[in-house]
Amino acid sequence: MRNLLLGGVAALAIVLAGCGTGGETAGPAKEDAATFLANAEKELSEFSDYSARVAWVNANFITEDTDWLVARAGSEGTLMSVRLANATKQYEGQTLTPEQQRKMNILRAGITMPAPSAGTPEEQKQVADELSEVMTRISSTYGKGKFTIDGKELNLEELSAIIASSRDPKKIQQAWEGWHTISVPMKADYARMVEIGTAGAKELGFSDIADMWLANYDMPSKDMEATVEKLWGQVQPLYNDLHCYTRGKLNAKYGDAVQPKTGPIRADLLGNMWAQQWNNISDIVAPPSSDPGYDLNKVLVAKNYDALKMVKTGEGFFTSLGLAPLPETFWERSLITRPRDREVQCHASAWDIDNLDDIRIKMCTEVNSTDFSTVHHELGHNFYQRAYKNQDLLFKNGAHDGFHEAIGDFVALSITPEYLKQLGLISVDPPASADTALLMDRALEKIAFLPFAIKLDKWRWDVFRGSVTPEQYNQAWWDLSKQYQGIVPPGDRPADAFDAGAKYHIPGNTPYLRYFLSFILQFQFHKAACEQAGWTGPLHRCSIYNNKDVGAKFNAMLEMGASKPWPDALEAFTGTREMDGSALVSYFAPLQTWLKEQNAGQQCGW
Ligand code: X8Z
Ligand code: ZN
Repeated sequence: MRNLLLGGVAALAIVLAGCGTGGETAGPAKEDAATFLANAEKELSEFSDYSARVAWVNANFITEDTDWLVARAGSEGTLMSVRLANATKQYEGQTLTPEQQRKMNILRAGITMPAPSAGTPEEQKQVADELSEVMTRISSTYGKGKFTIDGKELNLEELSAIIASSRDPKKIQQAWEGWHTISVPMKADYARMVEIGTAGAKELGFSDIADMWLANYDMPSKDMEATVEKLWGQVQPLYNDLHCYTRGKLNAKYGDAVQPKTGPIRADLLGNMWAQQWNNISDIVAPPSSDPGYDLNKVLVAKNYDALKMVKTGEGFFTSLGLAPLPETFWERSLITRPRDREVQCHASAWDIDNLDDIRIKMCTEVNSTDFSTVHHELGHNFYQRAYKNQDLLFKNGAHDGFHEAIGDFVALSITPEYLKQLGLISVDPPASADTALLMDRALEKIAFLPFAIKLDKWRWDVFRGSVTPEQYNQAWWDLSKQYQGIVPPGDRPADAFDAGAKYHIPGNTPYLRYFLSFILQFQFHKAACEQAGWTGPLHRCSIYNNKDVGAKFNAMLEMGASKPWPDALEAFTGTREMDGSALVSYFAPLQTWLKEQNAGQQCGW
């Protein structure tokens, strides 16, 4: 598995993350740049073959022993990647080819959580071990998280199901508060991880871990942060309209005592544990008099889809674009349903075990429309990995991490009624009067998500920069939740709460900016692809299913991997070199007009 993109403890240990240990100092280089890079790639590749398997076994079978193994591999990986990152200092100021410079940058900035390398080799090992143990413990605590209600121990899927389908605010609150107890024990470990990682980042020449994470976008960190602000500014008005409309509907459903007419929304009423995507309350917010005539959740069940059929169907979309089918080993080695008898890290992920052909997914798939989309999301990672497998090791990655996240989602934007009809899942393509409902469903998935994604990494950047201390972790989390999402917790939070830790990517240590960028980029990809296909209708009705010409151009971008700056990859497929929220805004334009009509006279905002 490639850490950089998938995060998690495995990620930490593994490959591309270049931390700097080893104590090399800038001075005359021992070997020329080409030799250094070739050796580094060989060493990383061999280590990755080992650590990816350790991480896979741990994520599929969480026990004391596999935690021990993954912590050890993590420590070894950190020591190696930090040593290589520090060694790049020898080549500063030398004339390098653009590819060599790129690889040096990847080695230096690509480590998710670096350990410092000062001191003796024993001291270096001690701190790398501590970092890895702390990270493993946090991640494993999340994976095993449970809460007991009425004598029954419930896992995340079961608690999430209550939040998704119950309409009893007390029951919902109980499930929400229950899940948020699992992260309480993580807080001290998290603070220690930040302490060690900050020392590591500084040693590599970054001001903090946030600076290091933001240095992976082919521009200075400050410029990247400004780009994010610009993109958020483009899409924020759309979120405000959706928030206002949704709040009104929740108020009508639950009454003033549960959800007031004005102010923020109660976070647990939005159908999702983290209020990140709101599709599960589409029954509450569905536009009256706009009926698509089908509910994909019910259709998949009625047509006897199971987890395997969902994945096969996802593969079918990619092959319809002209991409080769998944290898036989994918089907033999992937995990696609939750096993009954062991602890598994169920958060969906895609893996590239040998950086060649051994690609897999791990997902506790359920038969519903959300997981149907997630299947496409995960397969997007795998098809990307396979497309760039002939690149040099350090270029076997996305153009940036947001590209990696956007590939499968872009494909899933083509799951239109027309496509479902072609699959035989529905028999009638709904009329234009269904457009508001179709767009609303997409908005609940895509627009609701944007401030959540921004908030998550803003919180982490503040923590990494030291402007939020461990005592302030929870207050800062809810301050940002209110500021960006306009949401509040269902009740007062306990003094020891660590609510950020109840979301996978915090204990898993996966940078989250990638998803915000993905949600912007996937609409740029979709718009460009539909234009290439000659589509002239509304964007949300466009499907590129079966279009080999679009597929060829798409594949050309995928094959580039991380070998070129991301604007080159973006240009290859879309003709533009900038990330731009206007494709997303134009996709939702008809819905925004409708929302504004509905919100007339309301006091929007919070
Ligand atoms: O974590 C994921 C994927 C794996 S990369 C399932 N996603 C984010 C999340 O669940 O929080 C996809 C959308 C956002
Ligand atoms: Zn993903």
